[in-house]
Amino acid sequence: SHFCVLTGLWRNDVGSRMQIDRVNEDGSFSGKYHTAVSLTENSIKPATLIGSQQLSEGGQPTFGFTVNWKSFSESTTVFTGQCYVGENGKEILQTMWLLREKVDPQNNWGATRVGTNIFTRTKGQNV
Ligand code: B9F
Repeated sequence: SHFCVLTGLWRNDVGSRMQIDRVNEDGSFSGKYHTAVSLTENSIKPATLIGSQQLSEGGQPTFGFTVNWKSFSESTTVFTGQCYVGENGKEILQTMWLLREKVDPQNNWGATRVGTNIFTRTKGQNV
């Protein structure tokens, strides 16, 4: 089946772990994000994520979610992407993200980082 629901445990190409608890009837979902990388010495703690995925298409849906890094600072990351199901039946999440750092107005020009992440399902421990 090419149907993909985001519920479950995921790991990305930098080793971050994501746990999506359940996807509601309207496609909204929540979960936890445990980043494996940080640009500060602050101890890493799991952060809350809130998102929405398309459900009506019957497969390979697009989605988006927001991670609130309040355990680090007042910074925020948004991810958007699509779930693909490969020939082997394995799901892969192709995503791009924007990370907004809280800065004073004169530093607005450099406040947003951008990147990509690829997630695959893991059977590992919860986030
Ligand atoms: O490093 C970020 C951070 C926020 C405030 C101080 C440090 C938090 C972790 C972000 C993790 C990103 C990567 N992890 C991942 O799986 S989210 C996108 C990447 N994918 C430094 C100072 C202000 C902002 C960054 Fe900060």
